[in-house]
Amino acid sequence: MGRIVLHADFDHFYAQCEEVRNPLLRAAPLVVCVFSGRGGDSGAVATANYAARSHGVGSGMAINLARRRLKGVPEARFLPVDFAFYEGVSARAMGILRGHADTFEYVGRDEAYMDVTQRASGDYGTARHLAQQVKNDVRSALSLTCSVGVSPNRLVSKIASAHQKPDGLTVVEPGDLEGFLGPLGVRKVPGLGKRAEEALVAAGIHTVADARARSVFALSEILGRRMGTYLHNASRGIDDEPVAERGPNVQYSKIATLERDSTDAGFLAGAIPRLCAGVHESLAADSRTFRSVGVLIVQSDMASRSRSVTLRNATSSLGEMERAATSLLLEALGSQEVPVRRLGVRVSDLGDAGGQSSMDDYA
Ligand code: DGT
Ligand code: CA
Ligand code: CA
Repeated sequence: MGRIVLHADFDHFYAQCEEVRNPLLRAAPLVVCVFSGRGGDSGAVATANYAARSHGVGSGMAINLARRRLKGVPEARFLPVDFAFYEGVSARAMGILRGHADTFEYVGRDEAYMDVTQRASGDYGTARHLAQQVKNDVRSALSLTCSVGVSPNRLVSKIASAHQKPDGLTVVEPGDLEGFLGPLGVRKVPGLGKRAEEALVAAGIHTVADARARSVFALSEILGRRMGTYLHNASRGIDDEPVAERGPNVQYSKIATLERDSTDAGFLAGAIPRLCAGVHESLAADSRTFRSVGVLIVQSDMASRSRSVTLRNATSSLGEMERAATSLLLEALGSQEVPVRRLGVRVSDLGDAGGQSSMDDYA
Protein backbone atom coordinates (compact mmCIF):
# COMPACT_ATOMS: atom_id res chain seq x y z
CA MET A 1 0.00 0.00 0.00
CA GLY A 2 1.43 3.40 -1.00
CA ARG A 3 1.76 6.06 1.67
CA ILE A 4 -0.62 9.01 2.07
CA VAL A 5 0.73 12.06 3.90
CA LEU A 6 -1.14 15.26 4.82
CA HIS A 7 0.54 18.59 5.50
CA ALA A 8 -1.57 21.22 7.25
CA ASP A 9 -0.51 24.86 7.57
CA PHE A 10 -2.67 27.49 9.25
CA ASP A 11 -3.36 30.62 7.22
CA HIS A 12 -1.79 33.95 8.35
CA PHE A 13 -1.52 32.28 11.72
CA TYR A 14 -0.77 35.04 14.25
CA ALA A 15 -3.19 37.39 12.50
CA GLN A 16 -5.88 34.71 12.50
CA CYS A 17 -5.36 34.13 16.23
CA GLU A 18 -5.95 37.85 16.81
CA GLU A 19 -9.10 37.66 14.66
CA VAL A 20 -10.37 34.74 16.74
CA ARG A 21 -9.88 36.74 19.92
CA ASN A 22 -11.59 39.79 18.39
CA PRO A 23 -13.75 38.91 15.37
CA LEU A 24 -14.27 42.62 14.58
CA LEU A 25 -10.68 42.62 13.26
CA ARG A 26 -11.60 40.32 10.38
CA ALA A 27 -13.02 43.02 8.17
CA ALA A 28 -9.93 45.22 7.81
CA PRO A 29 -6.21 44.88 7.12
CA LEU A 30 -4.43 43.55 10.22
CA VAL A 31 -0.68 43.63 10.80
CA VAL A 32 0.91 41.73 13.70
CA CYS A 33 4.19 43.36 14.71
CA VAL A 34 7.32 42.54 16.67
CA PHE A 35 8.15 45.98 18.07
CA SER A 36 11.87 46.12 18.81
CA GLY A 37 11.37 48.10 22.00
CA ARG A 38 13.61 50.87 20.69
CA GLY A 39 10.62 53.13 20.54
CA GLY A 40 8.20 54.25 17.86
CA ASP A 41 7.60 51.87 15.01
CA SER A 42 11.04 50.28 14.98
CA GLY A 43 10.63 46.54 14.41
CA ALA A 44 9.32 44.01 11.90
CA VAL A 45 6.03 42.57 10.71
CA ALA A 46 5.50 38.98 11.95
CA THR A 47 2.53 38.42 9.68
CA ALA A 48 -0.46 40.14 8.12
CA ASN A 49 -3.95 39.00 7.19
CA TYR A 50 -4.92 38.69 3.54
CA ALA A 51 -6.57 42.13 3.42
CA ALA A 52 -3.24 43.67 4.47
CA ARG A 53 -1.29 41.43 2.07
CA SER A 54 -3.34 42.78 -0.84
CA HIS A 55 -1.68 46.14 -0.02
CA GLY A 56 1.77 44.56 -0.29
CA VAL A 57 2.37 43.98 3.43
CA GLY A 58 4.14 40.75 4.42
CA SER A 59 6.25 38.88 7.01
CA GLY A 60 9.68 40.31 7.77
CA MET A 61 8.92 43.80 6.43
CA ALA A 62 9.80 46.89 8.50
CA ILE A 63 6.77 48.17 10.39
CA ASN A 64 7.40 51.64 8.97
CA LEU A 65 7.10 50.36 5.43
CA ALA A 66 3.88 48.52 6.29
CA ARG A 67 2.49 51.80 7.72
CA ARG A 68 3.31 53.57 4.47
CA ARG A 69 1.68 50.87 2.35
CA LEU A 70 -1.50 51.13 4.44
CA LYS A 71 -1.51 54.93 4.74
CA GLY A 72 -4.68 55.33 2.70
CA VAL A 73 -6.52 52.70 4.79
CA PRO A 74 -7.50 54.31 8.12
CA GLU A 75 -9.25 51.16 9.38
CA ALA A 76 -6.00 49.12 9.18
CA ARG A 77 -4.87 47.84 12.60
CA PHE A 78 -1.35 47.22 13.94
CA LEU A 79 -1.08 44.90 16.97
CA PRO A 80 1.93 43.67 18.98
CA VAL A 81 2.67 39.91 18.97
CA ASP A 82 1.26 37.90 21.87
CA PHE A 83 3.22 34.64 21.70
CA ALA A 84 1.66 33.13 24.83
CA PHE A 85 -1.80 33.49 23.33
CA TYR A 86 -0.78 31.97 19.98
CA GLU A 87 0.89 29.11 21.83
CA GLY A 88 -2.43 28.25 23.49
CA VAL A 89 -4.36 28.37 20.20
CA SER A 90 -1.64 26.27 18.57
CA ALA A 91 -1.81 23.59 21.28
CA ARG A 92 -5.56 23.20 20.76
CA ALA A 93 -5.23 23.17 16.96
CA MET A 94 -2.45 20.56 17.08
CA GLY A 95 -4.57 18.41 19.40
CA ILE A 96 -7.30 18.31 16.75
CA LEU A 97 -4.86 17.48 13.94
CA ARG A 98 -3.23 14.76 16.01
CA GLY A 99 -6.59 13.05 16.45
CA HIS A 100 -6.83 12.58 12.69
CA ALA A 101 -3.43 10.97 12.13
CA ASP A 102 -1.94 7.48 12.30
CA THR A 103 1.38 9.22 12.94
CA PHE A 104 1.62 12.91 13.79
CA GLU A 105 4.67 15.13 13.35
CA TYR A 106 4.65 18.64 14.78
CA VAL A 107 6.76 20.99 12.68
CA GLY A 108 6.11 24.38 14.18
CA ARG A 109 3.39 26.41 15.87
CA ASP A 110 1.21 26.42 12.78
CA GLU A 111 2.05 23.31 10.80
CA ALA A 112 2.21 19.55 11.02
CA TYR A 113 2.52 16.38 8.95
CA MET A 114 0.03 13.55 9.33
CA ASP A 115 0.53 10.05 7.98
CA VAL A 116 -2.99 8.78 7.23
CA THR A 117 -2.12 5.72 5.13
CA GLN A 118 -3.84 3.23 7.45
CA ARG A 119 -7.01 5.16 8.20
CA ALA A 120 -7.50 6.05 4.52
CA SER A 121 -6.73 2.45 3.52
CA GLY A 122 -4.35 3.88 0.94
CA ASP A 123 -7.27 5.46 -0.95
CA TYR A 124 -7.03 9.07 -2.16
CA GLY A 125 -10.80 9.65 -2.24
CA THR A 126 -10.95 8.69 1.43
CA ALA A 127 -7.88 10.83 2.17
CA ARG A 128 -9.53 13.86 0.55
CA HIS A 129 -12.57 13.40 2.79
CA LEU A 130 -10.30 13.08 5.78
CA ALA A 131 -8.49 16.30 4.89
CA GLN A 132 -11.84 18.07 4.53
CA GLN A 133 -12.86 16.67 7.93
CA VAL A 134 -9.66 18.06 9.48
CA LYS A 135 -10.47 21.49 8.03
CA ASN A 136 -14.09 21.32 9.22
CA ASP A 137 -13.05 20.32 12.73
CA VAL A 138 -10.56 23.14 13.23
CA ARG A 139 -13.04 25.59 11.81
CA SER A 140 -15.92 24.54 14.05
CA ALA A 141 -13.83 24.12 17.21
CA LEU A 142 -11.53 27.14 16.85
CA SER A 143 -12.87 29.29 13.96
CA LEU A 144 -9.51 28.87 12.21
CA THR A 145 -8.81 28.12 8.57
CA CYS A 146 -5.88 26.05 7.40
CA SER A 147 -4.60 24.86 4.05
CA VAL A 148 -3.96 21.18 3.50
CA GLY A 149 -1.86 19.28 0.99
CA VAL A 150 -2.33 15.54 0.35
CA SER A 151 0.17 13.36 -1.55
CA PRO A 152 2.35 10.25 -1.19
CA ASN A 153 5.07 12.13 0.75
CA ARG A 154 6.01 15.06 2.97
CA LEU A 155 7.77 17.06 0.28
CA VAL A 156 4.88 17.19 -2.19
CA SER A 157 2.26 17.66 0.55
CA LYS A 158 4.20 20.66 1.86
CA ILE A 159 4.25 22.20 -1.62
CA ALA A 160 0.58 21.30 -2.12
CA SER A 161 -0.59 22.93 1.14
CA ALA A 162 0.93 26.23 -0.05
CA HIS A 163 -0.62 25.84 -3.50
CA GLN A 164 -4.08 27.27 -2.82
CA LYS A 165 -3.97 29.53 0.20
CA PRO A 166 -6.00 30.51 2.19
CA ASP A 167 -8.40 27.72 3.14
CA GLY A 168 -7.00 25.45 0.44
CA LEU A 169 -7.14 21.72 -0.18
CA THR A 170 -4.83 20.30 -2.84
CA VAL A 171 -4.64 16.57 -3.52
CA VAL A 172 -1.81 15.20 -5.66
CA GLU A 173 -2.19 11.53 -6.47
CA PRO A 174 0.87 9.36 -7.24
CA GLY A 175 0.21 9.50 -10.98
CA ASP A 176 -0.01 13.32 -10.97
CA LEU A 177 3.26 14.10 -9.18
CA GLU A 178 5.25 15.24 -12.20
CA GLY A 179 2.29 17.00 -13.78
CA PHE A 180 1.62 18.98 -10.59
CA LEU A 181 5.24 19.92 -9.93
CA GLY A 182 6.35 20.62 -13.50
CA PRO A 183 4.96 24.15 -14.01
CA LEU A 184 5.94 25.40 -10.54
CA GLY A 185 8.86 27.81 -10.15
CA VAL A 186 11.95 26.15 -8.63
CA ARG A 187 11.62 28.42 -5.59
CA LYS A 188 8.50 26.47 -4.56
CA VAL A 189 10.71 23.51 -3.69
CA PRO A 190 11.30 23.71 0.10
CA GLY A 191 14.94 24.27 0.96
CA LEU A 192 15.78 26.14 -2.24
CA GLY A 193 16.48 29.72 -1.29
CA LYS A 194 16.96 32.89 -3.23
CA ARG A 195 20.62 32.18 -4.08
CA ALA A 196 19.86 28.69 -5.39
CA GLU A 197 17.04 30.16 -7.47
CA GLU A 198 19.35 32.78 -8.97
CA ALA A 199 21.95 30.17 -9.90
CA LEU A 200 19.29 27.97 -11.52
CA VAL A 201 17.72 30.83 -13.44
CA ALA A 202 21.15 31.88 -14.71
CA ALA A 203 21.45 28.35 -16.13
CA GLY A 204 18.05 28.67 -17.81
CA ILE A 205 16.19 26.58 -15.22
CA HIS A 206 12.99 28.36 -14.19
CA THR A 207 10.49 25.62 -13.45
CA VAL A 208 10.61 22.22 -11.79
CA ALA A 209 10.10 20.70 -15.25
CA ASP A 210 13.22 22.56 -16.46
CA ALA A 211 15.15 21.03 -13.55
CA ARG A 212 13.81 17.58 -14.33
CA ALA A 213 15.09 17.86 -17.90
CA ARG A 214 18.68 18.23 -16.64
CA SER A 215 20.87 15.40 -15.39
CA VAL A 216 21.71 15.03 -11.73
CA PHE A 217 25.30 15.91 -12.71
CA ALA A 218 24.23 19.15 -14.37
CA LEU A 219 22.17 20.12 -11.31
CA SER A 220 25.06 19.22 -9.01
CA GLU A 221 27.39 21.45 -10.97
CA ILE A 222 25.03 24.38 -10.36
CA LEU A 223 23.98 23.71 -6.75
CA GLY A 224 26.61 21.38 -5.34
CA ARG A 225 26.19 17.65 -5.02
CA ARG A 226 23.87 17.54 -2.01
CA MET A 227 21.37 20.14 -3.26
CA GLY A 228 21.69 18.93 -6.84
CA THR A 229 20.72 15.40 -5.85
CA TYR A 230 17.93 16.74 -3.67
CA LEU A 231 16.46 18.79 -6.54
CA HIS A 232 16.89 15.88 -8.97
CA ASN A 233 14.66 13.74 -6.69
CA ALA A 234 12.32 16.57 -5.69
CA SER A 235 11.57 17.43 -9.33
CA ARG A 236 10.23 13.87 -9.70
CA GLY A 237 8.22 14.09 -6.49
CA ILE A 238 10.52 11.61 -4.74
CA ASP A 239 10.84 11.83 -0.95
CA ASP A 240 11.15 8.79 1.31
CA GLU A 241 11.43 10.63 4.63
CA PRO A 242 8.92 9.04 7.04
CA VAL A 243 6.48 11.08 9.11
CA ALA A 244 8.06 10.74 12.57
CA GLU A 245 5.91 11.02 15.69
CA ARG A 246 6.80 14.35 17.30
CA GLY A 247 4.94 16.86 19.41
CA PRO A 248 5.76 20.39 20.54
CA ASN A 249 8.64 19.97 23.03
CA VAL A 250 7.11 16.75 24.25
CA GLN A 251 9.87 14.48 23.08
CA TYR A 252 13.44 14.24 21.93
CA SER A 253 14.40 11.88 19.16
CA LYS A 254 17.18 10.86 16.87
CA ILE A 255 16.81 8.83 13.71
CA ALA A 256 19.55 7.62 11.39
CA THR A 257 20.01 5.62 8.22
CA LEU A 258 22.18 2.57 8.87
CA GLU A 259 25.45 1.94 7.03
CA ARG A 260 23.71 -0.97 5.37
CA ASP A 261 20.23 -2.49 5.37
CA SER A 262 20.21 -5.48 7.69
CA THR A 263 18.11 -8.11 9.44
CA ASP A 264 20.93 -8.91 11.91
CA ALA A 265 19.75 -8.08 15.44
CA GLY A 266 23.32 -7.74 16.73
CA PHE A 267 24.26 -5.27 14.03
CA LEU A 268 21.03 -3.29 14.52
CA ALA A 269 21.42 -3.16 18.31
CA GLY A 270 24.91 -1.78 17.72
CA ALA A 271 23.35 1.43 16.42
CA ILE A 272 21.42 2.09 19.63
CA PRO A 273 24.19 3.63 21.81
CA ARG A 274 25.00 6.29 19.20
CA LEU A 275 21.31 7.22 18.78
CA CYS A 276 20.81 7.38 22.55
CA ALA A 277 23.90 9.54 22.96
CA GLY A 278 22.43 12.01 20.45
CA VAL A 279 19.09 12.10 22.24
CA HIS A 280 20.75 12.40 25.63
CA GLU A 281 22.83 15.34 24.52
CA SER A 282 19.78 17.48 23.68
CA LEU A 283 17.92 16.25 26.73
CA ALA A 284 20.81 17.15 29.04
CA ALA A 285 21.25 20.53 27.36
CA ASP A 286 17.62 21.33 28.25
CA SER A 287 17.86 19.75 31.75
CA ARG A 288 14.99 17.40 31.09
CA THR A 289 14.10 13.98 32.47
CA PHE A 290 12.12 11.30 30.60
CA ARG A 291 9.85 8.47 31.58
CA SER A 292 9.04 6.89 28.22
CA VAL A 293 11.43 5.43 25.69
CA GLY A 294 10.51 4.40 22.16
CA VAL A 295 12.23 2.92 19.13
CA LEU A 296 11.27 3.39 15.49
CA ILE A 297 12.10 0.80 12.84
CA VAL A 298 11.94 1.71 9.14
CA GLN A 299 12.33 -1.20 6.74
CA SER A 300 13.86 -1.07 3.28
CA ASP A 301 10.31 -1.28 1.85
CA MET A 302 9.52 1.92 3.85
CA ALA A 303 7.07 0.18 6.18
CA SER A 304 7.69 1.45 9.69
CA ARG A 305 6.71 0.49 13.21
CA SER A 306 7.46 1.70 16.68
CA ARG A 307 7.47 0.34 20.23
CA SER A 308 7.63 2.20 23.49
CA VAL A 309 7.77 1.56 27.19
CA THR A 310 7.06 3.67 30.26
CA LEU A 311 9.63 3.37 33.04
CA ARG A 312 8.76 3.18 36.73
CA ASN A 313 10.44 6.52 37.48
CA ALA A 314 11.47 9.64 35.64
CA THR A 315 15.19 9.63 34.91
CA SER A 316 17.87 11.42 32.95
CA SER A 317 20.17 8.40 32.75
CA LEU A 318 21.79 7.58 29.44
CA GLY A 319 22.36 4.01 30.66
CA GLU A 320 18.68 3.46 31.36
CA MET A 321 17.78 4.90 27.98
CA GLU A 322 20.16 2.50 26.23
CA ARG A 323 18.91 -0.54 28.15
CA ALA A 324 15.25 0.26 27.45
CA ALA A 325 15.84 1.06 23.77
CA THR A 326 17.91 -2.07 23.19
CA SER A 327 15.35 -4.40 24.72
CA LEU A 328 12.50 -2.68 22.82
CA LEU A 329 14.43 -3.10 19.60
CA LEU A 330 15.16 -6.80 20.15
CA GLU A 331 11.56 -7.40 21.14
CA ALA A 332 10.21 -5.54 18.09
CA LEU A 333 12.56 -7.27 15.69
CA GLY A 334 11.55 -10.84 16.56
CA SER A 335 12.43 -12.72 13.42
CA GLN A 336 12.98 -9.79 11.10
CA GLU A 337 12.45 -10.78 7.46
CA VAL A 338 12.61 -7.46 5.59
CA PRO A 339 15.93 -5.64 6.08
CA VAL A 340 15.88 -2.57 8.32
CA ARG A 341 17.11 0.68 6.76
CA ARG A 342 16.63 3.29 9.49
CA LEU A 343 16.42 3.24 13.26
CA GLY A 344 15.23 5.87 15.67
CA VAL A 345 15.16 6.38 19.43
CA ARG A 346 12.91 8.82 21.21
CA VAL A 347 12.14 9.74 24.78
CA SER A 348 8.96 11.42 26.03
CA ASP A 349 6.89 12.02 29.20
CA LEU A 350 9.38 14.75 29.92
CA GLY A 351 9.98 16.41 33.23
CA ASP A 352 12.20 19.14 34.55
CA ALA A 353 15.54 18.01 35.95
CA GLY A 354 15.53 21.35 37.78
CA GLY A 355 19.13 22.03 36.88
CA GLN A 356 20.31 19.32 39.28
CA SER A 357 22.63 16.92 37.59
CA SER A 358 22.63 13.61 39.37
CA MET A 359 25.39 11.01 39.37
CA ASP A 360 22.90 9.04 37.41
CA ASP A 361 23.26 11.34 34.40
CA TYR A 362 26.24 9.53 33.00
CA ALA A 363 25.57 6.10 34.42
P1 DGT B 1 0.45 31.82 5.45
O1 DGT B 1 0.81 30.45 5.96
O2 DGT B 1 1.18 32.20 4.22
O3 DGT B 1 -1.02 32.03 5.32
O4 DGT B 1 0.91 32.89 6.55
P2 DGT B 1 1.56 32.69 7.97
O5 DGT B 1 1.58 34.03 8.64
O6 DGT B 1 0.86 31.61 8.74
O7 DGT B 1 3.05 32.31 7.57
P3 DGT B 1 3.96 31.08 8.03
O8 DGT B 1 3.20 29.80 8.03
O9 DGT B 1 5.18 31.16 7.18
O10 DGT B 1 4.40 31.45 9.52
C1 DGT B 1 3.63 31.12 10.66
C2 DGT B 1 3.79 32.24 11.70
O11 DGT B 1 5.19 32.45 11.98
C3 DGT B 1 3.29 33.60 11.24
O12 DGT B 1 1.90 33.80 11.49
C4 DGT B 1 4.15 34.57 11.99
C5 DGT B 1 5.45 33.85 12.17
N1 DGT B 1 6.42 34.38 11.17
C6 DGT B 1 6.56 34.03 9.86
N2 DGT B 1 7.50 34.73 9.25
C7 DGT B 1 7.99 35.60 10.19
C8 DGT B 1 9.00 36.63 10.17
O13 DGT B 1 9.66 36.91 9.16
N3 DGT B 1 9.23 37.28 11.35
C9 DGT B 1 8.53 36.97 12.52
N4 DGT B 1 8.80 37.63 13.63
N5 DGT B 1 7.57 36.03 12.57
C10 DGT B 1 7.30 35.36 11.42
CA1 CA C 1 0.94 29.45 8.00
CA1 CA D 1 3.99 27.64 8.60
